[in-house]
Amino acid sequence: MVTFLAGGTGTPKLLDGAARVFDSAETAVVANTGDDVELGGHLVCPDVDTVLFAGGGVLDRETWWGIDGDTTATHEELSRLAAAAGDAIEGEPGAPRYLGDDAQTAGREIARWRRFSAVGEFMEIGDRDRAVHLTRTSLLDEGKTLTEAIRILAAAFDLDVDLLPMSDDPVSTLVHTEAGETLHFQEYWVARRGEPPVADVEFRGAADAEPTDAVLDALAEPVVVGPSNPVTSLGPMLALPGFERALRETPVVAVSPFVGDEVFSGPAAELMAGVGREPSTAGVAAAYPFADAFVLDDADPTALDRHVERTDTRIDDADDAERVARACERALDTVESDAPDVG
Ligand code: FO1
Ligand code: CA
Repeated sequence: MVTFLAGGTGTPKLLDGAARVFDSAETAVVANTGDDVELGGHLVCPDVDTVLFAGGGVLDRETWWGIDGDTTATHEELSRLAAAAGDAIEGEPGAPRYLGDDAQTAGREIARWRRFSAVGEFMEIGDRDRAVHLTRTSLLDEGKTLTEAIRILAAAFDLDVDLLPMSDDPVSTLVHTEAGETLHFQEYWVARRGEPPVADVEFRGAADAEPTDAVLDALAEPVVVGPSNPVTSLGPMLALPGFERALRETPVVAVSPFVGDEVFSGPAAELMAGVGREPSTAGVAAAYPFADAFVLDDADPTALDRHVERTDTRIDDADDAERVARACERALDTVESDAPDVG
């Protein structure tokens, strides 16, 4: 058995080749839910869905979110109608708006957005993608847990791996900007294009949330932390009570999303600097004290006090992913054979 921790695009790209190295039927994937957002009454779980759609062979691999070839008829009609509806309700239309502290109540409201704005839905939700959000939300309304709802969706997409949301409790990644605003991660990333300077990142709800039993079981197996964003993909998981403790007790290999102080893609550098971490492989190693080994790029000059496997860590296709997955396997083999026998 092996467990991958996934968020954003880093770990999903690695999973493309992991199936050639690790047995998919013996693989669990724990997905970040801090990015989740309720739009127009439906719960969108971007990091869960990227793994769901990739495993189901329908992911849009240009964007690494949404379904390949999806249409957007509903999204466009919602935007047209929202312009009219937005004018008729109070508040300032024109921008997406996180409901903020008034909405910090139980359940999914933690990630709830104003339903109407003159711009309509600020995230593009495809028609088939929306069917997933609608089904997931209906299952939650029927009393299913998020874990159960995702298990049902995973069966519908013929997933080979066991896809687990990190928690059944709501957690919202909020970005505090230097200008003093509090933005939901999706508002920061999609509506504001990751441009506002970041002062801090908060995982609201995490202290009161729990990793599920299925996640704790998965964390008893060797763990691969893929090259996902340490702050917004892994941060919400690590903020859950008991999550880091579980990682300290099992072999863990992490793939750095940096080559020295250069990041392959995404907002990892800005976000790490924002939370006071060095935006580099050394900063990632400091953020992952539980990791026993690291997979680093051949060109990464960083010296670490942990076991290191080297390879070309750029992942552009499944062959690249397989190469990096093999380095993860070698690292796990080494740290597992070094580990004291705890019976
Ligand atoms: N990212 C964008 O940059 N623009 C979008 O319109 C957008 C829509 C969207 C819809 C569903 C979904 O699951 C993801 C979507 N994303 C979009 C990606 C998402 O914002 C982030 O990349 C992830 O949350 C980071 O892991
Ligand atoms: Ca460990």
